[in-house]
Amino acid sequence: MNAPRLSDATLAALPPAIARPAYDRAATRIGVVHLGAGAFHRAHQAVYLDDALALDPDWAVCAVSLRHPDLRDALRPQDGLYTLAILGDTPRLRVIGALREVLCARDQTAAVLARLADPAVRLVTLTVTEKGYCLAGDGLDLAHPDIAHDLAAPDAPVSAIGHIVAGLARRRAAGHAPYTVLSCDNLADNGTRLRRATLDFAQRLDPALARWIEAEAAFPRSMVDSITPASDDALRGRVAQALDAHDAWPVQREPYAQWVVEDRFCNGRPPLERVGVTLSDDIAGFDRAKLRLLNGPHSALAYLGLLLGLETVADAMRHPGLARYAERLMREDIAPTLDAPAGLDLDAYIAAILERFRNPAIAHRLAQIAWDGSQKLPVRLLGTLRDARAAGRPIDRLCLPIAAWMQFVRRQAQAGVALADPMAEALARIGRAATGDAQADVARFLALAEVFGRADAGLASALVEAYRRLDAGPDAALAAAARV
Ligand code: CS2
Repeated sequence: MNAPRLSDATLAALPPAIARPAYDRAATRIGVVHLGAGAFHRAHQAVYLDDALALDPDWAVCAVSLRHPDLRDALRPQDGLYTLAILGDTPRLRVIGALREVLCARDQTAAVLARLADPAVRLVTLTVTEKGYCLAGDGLDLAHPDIAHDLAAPDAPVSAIGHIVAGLARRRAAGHAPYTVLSCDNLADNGTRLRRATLDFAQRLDPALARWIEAEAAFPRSMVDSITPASDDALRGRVAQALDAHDAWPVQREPYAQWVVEDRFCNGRPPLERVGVTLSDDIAGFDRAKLRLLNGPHSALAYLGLLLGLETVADAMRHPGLARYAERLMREDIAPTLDAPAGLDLDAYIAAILERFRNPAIAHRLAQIAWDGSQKLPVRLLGTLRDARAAGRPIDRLCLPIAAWMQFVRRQAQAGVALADPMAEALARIGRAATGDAQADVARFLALAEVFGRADAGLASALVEAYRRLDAGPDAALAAAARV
C-alpha cells in the first residue's frame, strides 16, 4: 500500500536485484518511432534498444499507440519506465528505459506527425499485428475503412500506413532524408509487403511522393521471436512485491528472444549486431521456419486445446495426445516444407520450440493465441498445407487445426461470445448458421476467400473429414491423427 510509483525519481531506490538502464536516460535522444506499443514491442525490440542505448544514445524510442490511450496514461507518470519480467528457471526483473516518450495517435496526431517529421528520427518500427497492415492479396486494401479514411484525410491518419506516409511526406517537403521502416510483425516477407502497401497508398496520394519513397526509403524484412503472454495479475503482484514500488503496466516474456533483420537501412541504424540481433540476407528462410514451426503449432495448440477445455500452452503440452500430435505435425508435416537457412538445424529448432512451449514458468493463455484466426491461419498453416498438397503428401494432420478453428468459431458464436477478429461479424454469422452438417458448415467457411483463397474439392473433403472427427470428440480425432 502507498508504494511509490516507478519513475526516474524512484529508480535509484529500487532493490539491487532489479536490473535497470545502464546509461544516462537524460542524455539519450529519440531516434525511433514505434507504431503499435503493445506488450510485444516492450518485451522485445525495446529491450534490444535499451541495450543499444548503452552504446549509442541516439536511439531512444517514442512509442505510439494508434488507438488506445491506456499505455500512455499508465506510463506517463512513470517517465516511460516499466518492468520486464523474464520468466525461466530463475525469474529476473529488469526496468527498461528505452521509451522516452509515449503518445496516443488518436488524440495526439500533431505530436505524432511532428515526431515522424523530426530529422533526429531515423527509424520507424511497427508491431501492429497482421490486421494492422490492411492488406488484400499482395497489396493494400484500398477499400479498408481506415485506408479510405486516410486517403481522404492524409493529415489526420488513423492507420499505420497513413502515419508512415504522412511522416515521409513531411520529411520530403522539408528536404529531410526518409526513415527506415522496419516491420516487426509475424508476416512472411513483412518488409516487402509493407513497402508495397506504403507505395500503393502514396501513389494514390501523390505519385511523386511514391517515387521518392521507392527510391530513397528502406523497408528491411525482419523475423521476431519471443513468447510474450499478456500481462496479468500474477505478474503485477510479482513485480509490486519485488520492486516495492508500483508499476502500472509491467510486461513478461520467456528468456528466449531472437531478432533477425535484413541489413538494409537508409538513414543509419542502432548498433544492432552488438546487442544480439542477427543481421542476415536470408531472412526469408528464418521467417518462414519461425512462422511455420512456431506460430503454426501455436495456433494448432490453441484451437485444439480450447476444444479440449485446456487453458494455457503449458497445459496443452501436458496433454499427452495433443503434445504428441503437435510434435508429429512439426516434424512430419511442416519441416518437410522448409528449406532451412544456413546455420539453422531444423531438428534442434523443433526440439527447442517444444521445450519453450513446455515452459512451466509462464501462463500463456490459449485464448490469447486464438485471437485473429482469420489473419493468422493463412500465414501460419495454410501455406504449409498448400505446399504439402503440391508435393503430394498427406494433409490429414494439417487439416485438424483448421477444422478446430471452425469448431471454435462455431462454439463461440453459438454461445454468444464475441470473437476477437477483424472478421468477427462474418465469422459470427457463419458460426451461428452451423448445424453440425460437416459438409455445409465447412463450405460456409471455405467461401471466405480472404482466408482460403480459392479452395478446391480436395481440400474441402479433407477439412470435412477433420471437422467431423472433431465433432465426434477431439481426443479421438487427435489419436487418429497421431496414427496416420
Ligand atoms: C503467438 C505469438 O499470440 C500468438 O499468436 O503465436 O504471439 C508468439 O508467441 C510469438 O510470435 C512468439 O515469437
